[in-house]
Amino acid sequence: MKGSIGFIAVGQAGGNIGSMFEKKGHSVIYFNTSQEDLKTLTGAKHTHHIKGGEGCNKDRNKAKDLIIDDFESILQQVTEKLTEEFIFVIFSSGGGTGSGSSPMLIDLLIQNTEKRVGAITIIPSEEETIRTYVNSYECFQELEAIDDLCATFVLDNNKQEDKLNINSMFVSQFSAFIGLSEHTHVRGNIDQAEIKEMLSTRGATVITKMNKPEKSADSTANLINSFKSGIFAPIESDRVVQYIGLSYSVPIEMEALCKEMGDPYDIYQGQNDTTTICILCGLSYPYTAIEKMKEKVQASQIRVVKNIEATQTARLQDDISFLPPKRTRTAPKVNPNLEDEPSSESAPDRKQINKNIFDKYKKQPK
Ligand SMILES: Nc1nc2c(ncn2[C@@H]2O[C@H](COP(=O)(O)OP(=O)(O)OP(=O)(O)O)[C@@H](O)[C@H]2O)c(=O)[nH]1
Ligand SMILES: [Mg+2]
Repeated sequence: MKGSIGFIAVGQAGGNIGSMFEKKGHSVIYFNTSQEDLKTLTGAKHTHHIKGGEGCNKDRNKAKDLIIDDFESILQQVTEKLTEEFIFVIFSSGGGTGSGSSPMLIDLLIQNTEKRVGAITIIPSEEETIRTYVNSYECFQELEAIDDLCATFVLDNNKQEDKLNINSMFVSQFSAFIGLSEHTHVRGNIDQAEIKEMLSTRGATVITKMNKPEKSADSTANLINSFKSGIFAPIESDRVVQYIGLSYSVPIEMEALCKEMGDPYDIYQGQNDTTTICILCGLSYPYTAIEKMKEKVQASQIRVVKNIEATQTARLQDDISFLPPKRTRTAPKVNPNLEDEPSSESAPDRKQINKNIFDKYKKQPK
């Protein structure tokens, strides 16, 4: 199966996870608007800097514009370097580059190639900023509207303190899942066709992997709990599930599992000497977690707007005649509009000033 799955890693988080898949022998292309982010990928074979990009500082629209301008070249890279049947696009939903460009890129790849395309994405933790939640919400709005999207794996940064742990646990679980067909067992195994069917299934997909315990008591309850404590966004309580894949090292009561997770359209089962691996496919997207982010955004909306207005409104307009004359400016101006009277018309210029400053600090010496 390994030879059937290639990856496109977009943005920083995508790159971090993609490089772990590349180390496991998969083909990976890394796209980023930031040269600096790409340089962190030591040993990467195929990197592509999106033309004109300097990083997107969490601005999804900026990322979209850049992808549109560079799409011919992106498509050429994908068709030349990824010959696999499946492509999984990896990206965080809360940043700019990966979040902004990936849903559109997935849609474009579905339209422009014969490949089956899925998504691996990440939701931000509760400690992150309002901007990340806005980005994440918009990203899921776009993802759920894509026709013919295959499986979506949604990792949750609330589940582990160290994001890099989430990355390595996911790569290990995904690899164990697609490796199931190589693991033949006299009592039955999950084959390639079944794995492909699960990877092709639209909706959220989660995996859990547990080493064979010394005692098999409570194995079903432990399996169910492992989904709850795992690295994926919480499973919806609507019991929507299309397929269950189960490779078991200890007996699992399927009836109890279905009672908790829902009744699937089909179950693929196999036996395993060392590990229990269970996959749930065709789940609802993690709408409860996504709604929670929306509520946080709405709760802080008034404060955010007030803060922005506070810095854009001139409040010090009294004439205090005893102050010394205004100093003449010697440093070069960032923008000629800097001395404009503050007014609502000048707001876009102020944005431009801020952007220039952000860019100045972002451009690290090469
Ligand atoms: N699990 C995990 N989350 C990550 C990782 N790196 C960043 N994140 C999360 O991803 C979000 C930020 O997105 P990035 O991937 O850094 O952003 P980007 O796509 O590079 O976009 P810009 O830098 O904004 O242009 C935040 O929610 C971070 O917590 C990672 O390696 N693993
Ligand atoms: Mg980045």
